[in-house]
Amino acid sequence: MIRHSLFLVLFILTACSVSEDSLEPNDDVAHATSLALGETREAIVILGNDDLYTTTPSSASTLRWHLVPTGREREARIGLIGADGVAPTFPLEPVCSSPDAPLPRVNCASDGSFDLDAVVAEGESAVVVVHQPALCTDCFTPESTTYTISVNTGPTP
Ligand SMILES: [Ca+2]
Repeated sequence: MIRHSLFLVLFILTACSVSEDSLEPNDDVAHATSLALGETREAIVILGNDDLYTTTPSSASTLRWHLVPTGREREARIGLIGADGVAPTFPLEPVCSSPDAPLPRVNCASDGSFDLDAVVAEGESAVVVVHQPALCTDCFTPESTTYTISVNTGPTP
């Protein structure tokens, strides 16, 4: 009986952790959340429900988005939406560029965070996508992870 109660509590806790955050809907370019230079946002990404962020620098810039998945066991990925509005494909394992690869590139840190560097032209906006990969095939609830995302001026290419 105690064991069953424990499972019930765990199930409810797990189910409750998959609620959407206040930034939704932000699933396409038209509804991307604004992310200003120097700003950090905390959010939840859910399997099948990507989160998009748009940044418009005041001049042509190289920007660096920093993504930190903060969920206990979950992961998240970050990618740049192309000028055609199409999101990149995300394999299960993170795609990590070499540090001197041409931009845009994603550098994977040993702590599980990611830096996405990209050039943004004068007067243009850049849109990035945060994605939850399907890491488990037999979970009771959709996978999700909490994360923080920030953007700052990046390194000179
Ligand atoms: Ca979303």
